[in-house]
Amino acid sequence: MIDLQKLIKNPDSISNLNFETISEILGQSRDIFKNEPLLLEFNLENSEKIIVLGDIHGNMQTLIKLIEIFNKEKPKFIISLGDIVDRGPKQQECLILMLSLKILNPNKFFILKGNHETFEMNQAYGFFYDFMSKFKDPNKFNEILEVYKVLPICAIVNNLILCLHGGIPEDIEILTKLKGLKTTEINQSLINSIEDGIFQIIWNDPKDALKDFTGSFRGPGIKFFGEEAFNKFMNANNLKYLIRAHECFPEGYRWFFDKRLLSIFSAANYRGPSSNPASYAIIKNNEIIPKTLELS
Ligand SMILES: [Mn+2]
Repeated sequence: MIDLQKLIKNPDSISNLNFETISEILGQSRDIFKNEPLLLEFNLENSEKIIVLGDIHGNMQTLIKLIEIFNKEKPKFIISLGDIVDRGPKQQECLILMLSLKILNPNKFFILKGNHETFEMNQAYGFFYDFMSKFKDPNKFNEILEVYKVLPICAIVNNLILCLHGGIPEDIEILTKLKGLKTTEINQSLINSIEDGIFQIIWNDPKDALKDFTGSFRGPGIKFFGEEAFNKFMNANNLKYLIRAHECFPEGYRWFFDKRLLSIFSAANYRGPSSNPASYAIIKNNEIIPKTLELS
C-alpha cells in the first residue's frame, strides 16, 4: 500500500512509480468518482471558501504552488475544472498528484472533466506518447481512460454559481438531465440525450460582441456563445455566475458578460517564459474573487 501523504510531499517521486502503484491510484480514485453524480452540488456557510482551479496541463511547478495556497487558505472545497494532462513537462505526475489528493480528501477535493480528459486529445497532444514512452503497453493506458469515463461534468455552488471546463451548451435542459445522475446509471438512450450537451460543456468558449451560438474554429460541433445565449441559459437555470477555464489569457484571467462569467487558467507561462500568470478563483459569500499567481 502506497503512502499518498508522502507522495504529495515529494511530487518528484511520482516520476519513479511503477505501473502497479499507478494502477492502484487509478483504481482507488475511480471507485470514488463512480459514486459521484455528474452534476456536483455544494453549499457554503458564511465565510466558508471554495477554491476553483483551471487548466494544469502538466505544469507541476504551478500545481505545487497551488497546493501551498490550499494549505494556507483552508477552503472547504477545492474544484478542478479539468485539463490536467497534455502539453506540459510533468503530465503523468500532475494527474497522479491530483488523484492522490482526491483519494486522501474525497469529500473536499473534486475534479471535473475537461476536453483533455479524453483519448483523442491525449493521442494528439502528448499524454499518450508520454505514457507509452514509459510504460510501453497501450492496454495500461485503458486504466486512465476508465477514470476519465467516471469524472463529473459540472458543479453548482449555493444554487447560484456554475463551474465547468468550457462553456454553456445549446441544450438548455442539460443540467436538469445531469442532476442526480451517476455514470454507472447511464444507459444508451440516456447517452443520446446528454452526449452533445456534455461535449459542448467541455469544449465551448464565450465570445464578446456575439449574441447567440456560432461555430468555432476548434472543430465540428463546438460553439462560441455570446451574451444573449449566456443570459438565456443562466436565467432558465436560475444561475447567476459561471466559472470556466479552457482558454489561456496573457493577463491570467478574464471577465466576460458584465462580470457574470469568469475565465481562469492555472498553468503559468503556458506559451513560454513570462507569457501568463496562473489564475484561480475563490468563492466566498456568493462572490467570486479572481486571483493570479506569478511564477519566476
Ligand atoms: Mn481545455
